[in-house]
Amino acid sequence: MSTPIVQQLEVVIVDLPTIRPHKLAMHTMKGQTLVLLKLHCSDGLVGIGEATTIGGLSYGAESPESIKTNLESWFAPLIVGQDATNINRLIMRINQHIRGNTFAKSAVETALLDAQGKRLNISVADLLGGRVRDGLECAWTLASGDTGRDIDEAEQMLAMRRHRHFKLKIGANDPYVDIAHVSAIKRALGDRASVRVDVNQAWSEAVAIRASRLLADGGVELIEQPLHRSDRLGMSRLNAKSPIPLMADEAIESVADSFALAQMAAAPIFALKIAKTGGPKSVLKTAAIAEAAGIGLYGGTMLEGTVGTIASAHAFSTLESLEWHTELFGPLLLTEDVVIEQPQYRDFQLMLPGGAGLGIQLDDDKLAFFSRK
Ligand code: MUC
Ligand code: MG
Repeated sequence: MSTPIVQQLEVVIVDLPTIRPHKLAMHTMKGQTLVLLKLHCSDGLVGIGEATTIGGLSYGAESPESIKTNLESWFAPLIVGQDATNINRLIMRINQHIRGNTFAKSAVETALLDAQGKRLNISVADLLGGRVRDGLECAWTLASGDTGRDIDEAEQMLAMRRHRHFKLKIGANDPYVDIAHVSAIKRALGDRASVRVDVNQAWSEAVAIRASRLLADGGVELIEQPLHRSDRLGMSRLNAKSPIPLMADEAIESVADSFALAQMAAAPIFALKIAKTGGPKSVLKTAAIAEAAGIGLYGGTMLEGTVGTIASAHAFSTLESLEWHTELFGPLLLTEDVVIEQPQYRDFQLMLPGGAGLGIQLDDDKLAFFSRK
C-alpha cells in the first residue's frame, strides 16, 4: 500500500453570530469568525483544523484573511505531496520555512493529527500519549459590559451547573471603575464561585501594583496579563508584590517566550493556547517548560468554535496537572456552529468526545451556509 500524502488544503472563513456582544479591553466582539481547514489526503481521509482569532488584528498578528492566504499560498506548497503520516517531519518542514504564524500552524497540526488519528482509529489524545481525564472543568467569561447583566449570567451558569469559575474582562474602563464592577460581582457570588480577571495588557505597572491589592481585597483569585506582553521585567516585579497570582497569556507567543518567562519568574501561572504555540502537540512543549519550573497550568481559548475547542481539549486532557482548569467555552458563545454534534458540557465540565481523531464531524450544509462568499 502506498504512503498517504497530503493532497490539498481547503480553507474556509466562517462568520457566526454570538449570543451577546463580548467586550474585551481592545475590542468588542459582535460575532466570531472561524477559519476552518480541511486537509485532504490521498487515502481519502480529511483532517480538520481551526485557526481562530479575536477581533481581526486587534488581538494577535494574524487575521482570518491572512491565515487563509498564508495557508493557501505558503503552507500548501510546503506540505502538498508530502507523507501525511509523519507529523513531526511536516512540522519541522513548516518551521524551517515559516516564522511565527502559530494560528495557521495550529490549524495544520490539528488537521494532521485528526487525519492520522482517523487512519489509526485512535483519538488525538491517544496520539499525544493518552488522556488522563475525560472531562475538563471549564470557566465562563463575563464580558457583557454591564455589572447587573454579568451577575444574572453568572447565576444562570451556576444554576445550570455549567460553570463555577468566572473570568471578568476588564481594562477598557478606568481601573477603579473596573475594580468596583469586579468586587460587586464577587460579592454577589460569594463562595459559590471563583472570580478571576483578564486585563488583556491594558495596565501600567504602577496601576497594576495598587489594583492587585484592591482586587485581592475584593476576593479575586488571579490576574491575567495585566501588563503589555513585552514587559516581562514589569510582570516579574509585579509578581513579587501582588498578593494574588498573575497569569501570563499574550506574553506567550512561542515556546521560547514561555521559557524566558519561566526564567524571569514573570508569572506563576501560564495560559496554554494551541493557537499561540502552533497546535495541540506543540502546546505541550510550553506545558513541559511550565511543569519543570513549577508554574501552574490553565487551558486557555481564542474563543474558537468546536473544532479548535475540542483540539485544545484533547491536548489538555493529557496533562498531569491542570491546576487552574480551562476556559474552553468558545462554542457556547456562538448561536450556531458547523459541526454535526455539539460538544457536551455537564457538571461544570467539557466532556471529551469519543471516536477517532478529534471525534468531530463537520456539517457541510451549515459550513456552506455560513462560509464567507
Ligand atoms: C483571552 O485573552 O484570554 C479568552 C476568553 C475570553 O473571553 O477571551 C479570550 C481571550
Ligand atoms: Mg487572556
